[in-house]
Amino acid sequence: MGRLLALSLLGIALALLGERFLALRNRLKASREVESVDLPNCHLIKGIEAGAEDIDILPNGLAFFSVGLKCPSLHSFAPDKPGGILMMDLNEENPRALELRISRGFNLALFNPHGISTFIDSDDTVYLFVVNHPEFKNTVEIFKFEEEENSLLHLKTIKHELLPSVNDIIAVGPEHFYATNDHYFSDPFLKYLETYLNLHWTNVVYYSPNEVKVVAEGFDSANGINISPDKKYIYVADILAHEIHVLEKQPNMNLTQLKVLKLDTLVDNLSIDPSSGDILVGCHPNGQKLFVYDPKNPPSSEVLRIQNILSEKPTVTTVYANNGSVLQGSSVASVYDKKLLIGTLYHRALYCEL
Ligand SMILES: *[C@@H]1O[C@H](CO)[C@@H](O)[C@H](O)[C@H]1NC(C)=O
Ligand SMILES: *[C@@H]1O[C@H](CO)[C@@H](O)[C@H](O)[C@H]1NC(C)=O
Ligand SMILES: *[C@@H]1O[C@H](CO)[C@@H](O)[C@H](O)[C@H]1NC(C)=O
Ligand SMILES: [Ca+2]
Ligand SMILES: [Ca+2]
Repeated sequence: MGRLLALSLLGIALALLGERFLALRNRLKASREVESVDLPNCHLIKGIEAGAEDIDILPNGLAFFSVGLKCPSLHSFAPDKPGGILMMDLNEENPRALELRISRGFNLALFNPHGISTFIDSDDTVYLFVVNHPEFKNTVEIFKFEEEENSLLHLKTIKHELLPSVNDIIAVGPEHFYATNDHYFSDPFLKYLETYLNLHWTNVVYYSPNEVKVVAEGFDSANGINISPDKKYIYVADILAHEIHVLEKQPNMNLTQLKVLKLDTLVDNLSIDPSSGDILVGCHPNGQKLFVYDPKNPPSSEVLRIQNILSEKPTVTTVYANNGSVLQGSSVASVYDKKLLIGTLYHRALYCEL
């Protein structure tokens, strides 16, 4: 509770100064506009009208989407509908998104899915990990994917005091994952204050049935997380610091920081191009427009590709950018076999042939 008292005192002192407000505008990149970068062969995906916060694609081309995320601080186009998990087979000529059935015994009415990650076990069982915010609480749900039945069998709900505000996860075993906490607190007011004050208290936690520990900390707002194809490195997006951190995985699952890549945009989800190891980043060029929704001046979208992140000079390319006329608030981009999927926080999803 020492931190709580310190925070209250700090809050009172600093709220009197306007300096943090200007800093926050800068962290949100509130004045940035995008130059559009179009891709020739794109269409909006049918059935996704209210966000596809996360996308994960299996090596066989089956893509999972988490849809219908609701946060108290975010606009929603579907306030009354619970979230769900959609699947799309990218091997099909005209792939369509289908909703997966979820086994009984799981509280679907409160399903509020956020980040997702898949793990394929040595016996080929596919596990889907889903960050869930039932009634704005924080859990990680583990499902087994049953492909023949197009369904998800719920196996386990994980709650832990070190997982107070989970944003994204990367599964590294059947019940093992790294998770980012995008806030230190779970209380909405304290969350707001901690972000406003730029405390850098957010972290990455390793979870396993035997051990749960903080493995990296000091992020402004840790967000997307992913792993390199050789499983040696963990990438973490710090959304409000406009950075991607490269961390090296140790045998005891601790992470050591290797490098930080600075970008000019709010980096949300990270995905890996399995063919090249490139990182694809769903970005918010202007965070202010994202949090204060104005249909006449909607949030824009931006997808970056980062090549050779471990090298001295990684190459950063803008793959797609749009002022919101087509796609608003891109949060993730994923590729499979020259097909690109772009998901958004609360808008639609785009399918492009590269
Ligand atoms: C995208 O970001 C959301 C939350 O901001 C996260 O839950 C999800 O896992 C991310 N997607 C990927 C591919 O990492
Ligand atoms: C690494 O992990 C060990 C045990 O798992 C823990 O005791 C230690 O504090 C960690 N070190 C760092 C630097 O996080
Ligand atoms: C976005 O760009 C399109 C043309 O590319 C333009 O017609 C439209 O007015 C722009 N919208 C905003 C909100 O700037
Ligand atoms: Ca994810
Ligand atoms: Ca995210």
